[in-house]
Amino acid sequence: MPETALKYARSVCPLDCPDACSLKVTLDGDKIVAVDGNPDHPVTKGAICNKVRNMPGRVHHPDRLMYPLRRIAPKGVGGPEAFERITWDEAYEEIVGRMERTISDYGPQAIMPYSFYGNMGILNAEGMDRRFFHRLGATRLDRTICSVAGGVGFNYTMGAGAGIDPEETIHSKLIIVWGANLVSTNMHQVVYATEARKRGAKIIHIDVHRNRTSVWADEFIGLRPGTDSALALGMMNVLIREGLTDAKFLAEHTVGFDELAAEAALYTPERVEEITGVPADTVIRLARDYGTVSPAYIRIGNGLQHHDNGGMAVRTIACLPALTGQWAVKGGGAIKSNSHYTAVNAERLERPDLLADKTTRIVNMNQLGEALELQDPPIKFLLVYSSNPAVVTPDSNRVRKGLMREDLFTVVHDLFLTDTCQYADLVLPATSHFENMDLFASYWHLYMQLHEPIVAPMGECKSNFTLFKELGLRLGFEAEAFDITEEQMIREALDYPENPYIEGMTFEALRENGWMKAKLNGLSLFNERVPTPSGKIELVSERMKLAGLPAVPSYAPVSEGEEDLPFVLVAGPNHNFLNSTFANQESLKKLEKRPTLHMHRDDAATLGLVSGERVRVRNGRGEVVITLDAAENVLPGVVVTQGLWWEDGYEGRQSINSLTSQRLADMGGGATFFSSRVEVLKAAAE
Ligand SMILES: Nc1nc2c(c(=O)[nH]1)N[C@H]1C(S)=C(S)[C@@H](COP(=O)(O)OP(=O)(O)OC[C@H]3O[C@@H](n4cnc5c(=O)[nH]c(N)nc54)[C@H](O)[C@@H]3O)O[C@H]1N2
Ligand SMILES: Nc1nc2c(c(=O)[nH]1)N[C@H]1C(S)=C(S)[C@@H](COP(=O)(O)OP(=O)(O)OC[C@H]3O[C@@H](n4cnc5c(=O)[nH]c(N)nc54)[C@H](O)[C@@H]3O)O[C@H]1N2
Ligand code: SF4
Ligand SMILES: [Mo]
Repeated sequence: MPETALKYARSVCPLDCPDACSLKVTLDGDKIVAVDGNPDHPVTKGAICNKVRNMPGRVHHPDRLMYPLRRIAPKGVGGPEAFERITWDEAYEEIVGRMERTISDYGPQAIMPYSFYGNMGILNAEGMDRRFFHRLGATRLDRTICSVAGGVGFNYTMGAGAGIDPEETIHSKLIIVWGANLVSTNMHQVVYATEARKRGAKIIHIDVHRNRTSVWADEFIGLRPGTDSALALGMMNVLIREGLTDAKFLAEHTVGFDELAAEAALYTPERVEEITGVPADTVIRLARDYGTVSPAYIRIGNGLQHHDNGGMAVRTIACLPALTGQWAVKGGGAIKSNSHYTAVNAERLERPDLLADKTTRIVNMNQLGEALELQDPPIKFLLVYSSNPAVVTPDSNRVRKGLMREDLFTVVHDLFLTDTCQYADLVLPATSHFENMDLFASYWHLYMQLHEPIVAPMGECKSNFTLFKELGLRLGFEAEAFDITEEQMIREALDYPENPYIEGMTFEALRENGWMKAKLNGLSLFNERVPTPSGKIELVSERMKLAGLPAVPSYAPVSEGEEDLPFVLVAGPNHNFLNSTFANQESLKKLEKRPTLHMHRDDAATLGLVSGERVRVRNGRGEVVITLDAAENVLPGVVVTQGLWWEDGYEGRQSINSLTSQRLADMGGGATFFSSRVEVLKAAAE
């Protein structure tokens, strides 16, 4: 192919990943032939992960949906044979007709959206769809599946989802990676930390699983799942006892040190060892490192907060940099999320005013299974987009049972026939982000990026924006809110004087530069008023007391109520998929080989199990057949598996979330994916 036939275009990675990489896309006509990193981006600097290098194979995949489909086989049957092709007109007529009938028979709350961040673009993830469901008065979905428990916990301490600028972390001398699998989930933090290491930094990984990130780090500290707040309190115990706290910073910027110190006094290294499994002398050494090496930076992940006590774990860890004054040191402090800095005008984007005086109920997305059993009114119409709930949502057997209801009308809008489509009455083809205009923020770095379409919509695909706009117009909704362009909506979202960090970020400026950085200059959270009610970092929190939570950091064990089951199961994401996205792409499945269960070799010996054999992992909710790997990369009593494989990845066709619970975390209604218990048994011969 002559080089001259190729064109290059700038794009943004749309996936739910902190890095939000800038991409350089190679086009041959309207075909995307290569996706690389864009070397000009100040943070992502031309490096991208292998998953997204495989994007051409995803956008031009032979299985990609190209036109609307209507079910002709019984519910529960998947695959293209289960559907017939229809036109968009037919699809819209059916949707609008069903919605109108549902509303007249049961009221608008019998309709419910189910979505998450399959595409992080602001317009497509939380723009026109929000307007549409507000205007309908549908049941509202609380989008709690990812990071809310830790988000709320961090907020109690710091007042906002805002940490330090990650570009400063090259100056760090001690980097603690806490409950984050960075090598797989935040590769540019790894780049910065590796640069810091060249300049003398030490990297410590605190996790329940010795994984790729532990191998890259200088030290691995393994602990029992859900015991992080006890470890953090143990560090505080040592810091306070040994005089390693920063009295001046504490006096100027915090409230509640004495109450916190009283609680921390209870967490001696010996007691912490009993709770966490981390040897007392390691707790002491970790605290001394943290109290003496500066700048010290903590990258807080989402893994540790997918527990019953996940909110408190993050709330507690977020207090550590205040004890040592590290928030005030360049390259010190912490990041859980930085979304606060690039927040757009949600009121104008999502238009909650369109609800008018309609009363609505809220359903927690982690409890979809339960919601599909609701009675008053029942959910009769479910519209799924940018999510794959049959795979990603906890207690999936209960979810699937709900989706099987003959009286439930389910529409799925996606790029592929996902497992959720096995239960869809109608399937609608979605564009990829390459085909759309959108605005992207990162929840880690501080750049906003504008995306302009680089190819035309493929087949008959429509974006979320277009789908909800056209549905709104067919239902006769206000032109002012629905008959607008993407560009108009971006302008509305950016019009937000309340966020000084994005001052000057206009559509024109973004279009010209491609990206712009939120301005922290002089506005850093820790120089002036901290955005908590007291204006200080809250080591003691009145808000928590009002919410019925302990006002100071404390430790409570995860509670499953299935204590007779011997193992805690930690089933997190893997390296080559993005949640369940890419788990239908052969090239990436091959790299992951198969789902694997990691168990301590002593536990395996006790059970008479050996590496490489198939085992049944079960509890009262489900049973998954999986291949065992017995080694020493988890503590006894813990089993770990990675990857949200579709059901065909498992011998028994039950995917991993058939084992997880709908129980909610201590804060924000967060998910507790990693607090479930299981037993592990020999599988019958094949
Ligand atoms: N390659 C890849 N990248 C991704 C994703 C993906 O699926 N694949 N998903 C994206 C999304 S949506 C998210 S939310 C992020 C998630 O990425 P991370 O924030 O890194 O979170 P997880 O990978 O879920 O879990 C991180 C680590 O927490 C550990 N862990 C589990 N329980 C505990 C505990 O109690 N204490 C401690 N200390 N550690 C514990 C797990 O073993 C795991 O190594 O990654 C994003 N990036
Ligand atoms: N056991 C276990 N379960 C988990 C987790 C875990 O660690 N362990 N992690 C949880 C977390 S942190 C998260 S964030 C969730 C993620 O859950 P989901 O957000 O459901 O994530 P994906 O599996 O990536 O599914 C996204 C879907 O959106 C589709 N999509 C992409 N772009 C578009 C678009 O523009 N329009 C439409 N209509 N569709 C689009 C994709 O093809 C894909 O099918 O999973 C959660 N589930
Ligand atoms: S998935 Fe993450 S690391 Fe990979 S290209 Fe996208 S933003 Fe970058
Ligand atoms: Mo997530």
